[in-house]
Amino acid sequence: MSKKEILIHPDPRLKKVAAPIDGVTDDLRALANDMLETMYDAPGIGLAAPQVGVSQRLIVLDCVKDPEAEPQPTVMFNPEVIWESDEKNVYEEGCLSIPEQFAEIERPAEVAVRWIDIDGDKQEAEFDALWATCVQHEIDHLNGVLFIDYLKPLKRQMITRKMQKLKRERARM
Ligand code: K2U
Ligand code: ZN
Repeated sequence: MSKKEILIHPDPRLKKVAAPIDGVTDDLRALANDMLETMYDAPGIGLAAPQVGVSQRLIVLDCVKDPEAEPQPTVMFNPEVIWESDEKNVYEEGCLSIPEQFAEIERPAEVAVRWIDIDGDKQEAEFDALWATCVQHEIDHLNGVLFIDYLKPLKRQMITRKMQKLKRERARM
């Protein structure tokens, strides 16, 4: 297990459409576990493979927020939304690739997702509340979409400039 470096926006690797996986290999299982370790350490409640520089359709999430509750690490290969509610939900989103920036984003309140799990088995489930927001945020990453892409151009440019400054400062450290 090893923690991975999380790419910071702007980075062309965060804008690529990730490639589907055609089989769950031991290497992909190891990557999924490294992504879970990286996510919990951040800390975060989701992470997509493009955020650690791997352009493949793999996301991990664990949206259990109660520290007393059992964690629910979830690994999804080739996740796809197969149904979404008409009802919407607004959540203040952040992103591990856009640190310290938050904005209210509206998304379908409930989604049904189909994916391949870490054992290579087909899964299908419905998600609501924070899980629904998170899984949509992560699947967006697989399509090169960031939550700031839903903002007005001026607000998006402001955030991008802040990240460019942050990257310049980090490069000097
Ligand atoms: O993809 C990522 O960068 C991880 C995201 C996942 C996420 C963003 C917005 C809303 C839900 C999930 C976050 O950085 S994880 C940090 C976080 C933690 C608790 C609540 C919201 C965001
Ligand atoms: Zn994100």
